[in-house]
Amino acid sequence: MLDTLNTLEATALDELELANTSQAIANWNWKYFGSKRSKGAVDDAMRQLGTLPGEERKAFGKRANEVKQALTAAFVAREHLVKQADLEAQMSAGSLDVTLPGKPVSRGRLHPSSQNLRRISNVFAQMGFEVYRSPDVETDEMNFGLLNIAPEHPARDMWDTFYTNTPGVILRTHTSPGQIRSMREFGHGGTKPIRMILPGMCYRYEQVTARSEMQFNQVEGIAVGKNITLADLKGAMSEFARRMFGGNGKIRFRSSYFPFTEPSVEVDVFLGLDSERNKMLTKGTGWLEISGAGMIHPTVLRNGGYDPAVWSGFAFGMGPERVAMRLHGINDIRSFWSNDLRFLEQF
Ligand code: FA5
Repeated sequence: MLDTLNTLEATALDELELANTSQAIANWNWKYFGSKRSKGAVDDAMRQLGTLPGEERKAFGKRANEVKQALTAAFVAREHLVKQADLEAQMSAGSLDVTLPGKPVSRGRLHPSSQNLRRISNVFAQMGFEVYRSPDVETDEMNFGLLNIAPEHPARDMWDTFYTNTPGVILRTHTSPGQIRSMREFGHGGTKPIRMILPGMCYRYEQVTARSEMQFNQVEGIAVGKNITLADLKGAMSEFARRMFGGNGKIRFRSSYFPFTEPSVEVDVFLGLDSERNKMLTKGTGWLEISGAGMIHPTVLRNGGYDPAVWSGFAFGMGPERVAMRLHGINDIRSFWSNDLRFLEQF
């Protein structure tokens, strides 16, 4: 009878030796030790114990226990070995070659329009202008009324306006309401001079072309003091052009009209007519308008808290995207907001 146990042990150990995967090991365990629901080969062998006569039974029981212990120990050792091998196989399949060069990470950067605004702000900061921001959402009163543009004034046609659902609240059409805000906030009741620029977005419900967008930046400039004249305005704009465009930055002043300045001018920068692009952008004149400007109207000075008999000042409203077009040879203002990486990555 002991032969049965010996054979069982030898066969089981041989089969265990061949089990190389977790699944094969589990199958082996099931075959020899069974599961909750079924008996395994070892239990089957043990069951024979009851059929044996007394003297054989003792020896059989002892040997059967030895076989059971030997197989259990062999199973634990083999299971450990196979799990280890599985783990190593998994690790080498998913391994990393740390000597490979990494994938390049593209660096974020400021939008060209922001870069340009910073450059313009720097130029004016060097000329003693402080930088101030005023809100994009404005009252009709600030955007028009206090700038000497009454509700039915025909000059309102110069600014096609986006209105909001709240009566009297609009998206600013220009940065000029910042003139009133800066005079009131920093003029100390009309007793102190100010020199500020106000960069920010403006919104107009107008036709989009290569030189005009619905949404664009302006840089408002305002200088209030005693004895400020049109010559100071010309000097500031010329100095700006020299610093921004270098020696070849030719600008000109054209007389114009704005209700909030008197006299009023417009400032153009020279592009020339040597390409189809320049002919188109300058409407065949060779000059691209970059700014409106003028001497602050007495009514506006008064609305800002200053006595126009004592104080005077100039203001301008510049289009920084137009400045950047001249600086970098950009053909179309729509490139700024079209989110085309081929354009944006050049800056
Ligand atoms: C004004 O908006 C006046 N507030 C400027 C001003 C300020 C005059 C202070 C006097 C004193 P204008 O609409 O011309 O004016 O715009 C001024 C500049 O903003 C233009 O010269 C141009 O450079 C830029 N600009 C105007 N409209 C657009 C547009 N749709 N897209 C891009 N830039 C524009």
